[in-house]
Amino acid sequence: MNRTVDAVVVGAGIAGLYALHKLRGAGLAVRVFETGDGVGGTWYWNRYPGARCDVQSMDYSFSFDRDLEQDWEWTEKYPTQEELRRYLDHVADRFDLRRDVQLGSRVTEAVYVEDAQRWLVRTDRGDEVTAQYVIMATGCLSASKLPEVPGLESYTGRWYHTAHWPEEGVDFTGQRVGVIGTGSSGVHVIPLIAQQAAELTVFQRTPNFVIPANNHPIDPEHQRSVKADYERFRQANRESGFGVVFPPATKSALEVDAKERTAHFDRNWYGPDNHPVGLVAGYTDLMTNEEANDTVAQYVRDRIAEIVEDPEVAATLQPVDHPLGTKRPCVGTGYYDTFNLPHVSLVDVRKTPIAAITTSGVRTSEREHAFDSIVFATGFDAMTGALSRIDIRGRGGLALTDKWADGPRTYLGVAVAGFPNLFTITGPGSPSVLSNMVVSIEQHVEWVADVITALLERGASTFEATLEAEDAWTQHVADVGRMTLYPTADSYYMGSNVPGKPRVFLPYAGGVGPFRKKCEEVAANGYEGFAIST
Ligand code: N01
Repeated sequence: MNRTVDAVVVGAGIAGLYALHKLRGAGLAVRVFETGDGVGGTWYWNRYPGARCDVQSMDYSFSFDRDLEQDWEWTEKYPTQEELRRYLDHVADRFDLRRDVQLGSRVTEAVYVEDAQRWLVRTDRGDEVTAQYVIMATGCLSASKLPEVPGLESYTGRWYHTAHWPEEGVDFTGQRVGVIGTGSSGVHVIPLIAQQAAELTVFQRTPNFVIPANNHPIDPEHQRSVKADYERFRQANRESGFGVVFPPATKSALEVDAKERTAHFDRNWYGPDNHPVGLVAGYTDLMTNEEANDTVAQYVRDRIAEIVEDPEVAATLQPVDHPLGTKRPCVGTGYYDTFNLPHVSLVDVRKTPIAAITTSGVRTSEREHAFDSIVFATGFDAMTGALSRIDIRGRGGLALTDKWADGPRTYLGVAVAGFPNLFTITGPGSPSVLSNMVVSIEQHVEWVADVITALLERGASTFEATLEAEDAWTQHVADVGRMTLYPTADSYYMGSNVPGKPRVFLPYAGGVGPFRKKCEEVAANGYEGFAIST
């Protein structure tokens, strides 16, 4: 297809669907390109058994349409992938979005043509589209990665990555299965594979803090009461730190006695409405002071020791090398109990590293494990991976990957100097993965739609972050990060799960509410920090 549109949106997940809706509403001709054969983004691809959101249903949903939020009935505390996919399919149909979404089409290139002041976008299907605006709705956790070990091409069994699960599902009944990775995806999939497999071997590099989901059907009364005043609920999320509301902390964890602390942690471990953010948001200093953090970390280690019967296995599962929350805590169901099953074993790859994938399985420094299937729950090249896999070139042919060789540089996580009229929804330097993504996506998309409306009203042709604003914001993001414990851990927040990736704290830790305020101030001050030309 060769054509001219006002805006190209890359990705048809939560961000892309909403960007299409908003920009269409602003009168723009929009084309969305999506690699998948369906809409939904994260919730289209991550259909492995047990996939579930770790933000509660009533929070993790669009707020832009009163009727939508009233009509949709959530069924559980945490929505399953299947329910979220149905929801996003419903949104696509309800707002007639599909006619502007081209599925099965990966954007490979976006080049800014300076003379024309337009972007030229190409796909792997041979499409060439020019557009005044490009909206990268490519997701923070969408560029999946395999482990950096040789030999996968020689493996003769079946293998799967959690983020590209076969639509028809996989039956592991009677199989010997190896799972590599114990982040959120591994934590979800391991207990369910254990129910089918004859033998399950879990390869763990870094033990994670896994907080019980305590999932349950939504209390209809709770759903009714939230919906009765949904706007107030949404506004509180928008003004909060993480995009979900918890009672504000007033005390240091070190100020209260052990009994009081334990009672708080118990509520956030055993309680029906518990959540990992509730654990860390309970005291003022759990994310800024290592000694304070260790109170909650030790609490979780104690729970692991209670659940896991074999003390050696329990010790291997206990995280000791990073403060709780500095890698995203996982929400699990029956995760630790799974290691009590006789057919489940745990391999600590810090002690016995994986040397290779072989024709029949996985070889560690100690021995070979034969498998019928291997599941890679090895995560993503987070935040920048989906962008760097597209050849994006701004002014003077500068490649975004070159500009970001030492780490991403953005203004407000949404714009990059030298790349006019290109917007990165929940890009690096915005709260993104530290927040309820739907809240952050809505904020960014609405801000971008307001920008474009303002440009149309002014008859302006380009909108571009200044270098000074970008430098100052990038410095601010790093400074705020350094005030927290996040940089102390090796995590995808730091890019350190990808060999060779610069070790830079990627999201903005200043909080969803303060970030929104900053974006509003920038707009109210005539988009300070941006150059606008006609
Ligand atoms: O990915 P991860 P994920 N050898 O990067 C290990 C969201 N999400 O897909 O920690 C051995 O967290 C790696 O080890 P280490 C959510 O935001 C949400 O699980 O790097 N192991 C780690 O254990 C989440 O945080 C939901 O040492 C290797 C694992 O693979 C994010 O996505 C559900 C290895 C990767 O964990 C990412 O989660 C799922 C190697 N060579 C995901 N390479 C919900 O909302 C990597 N690992 C519920």
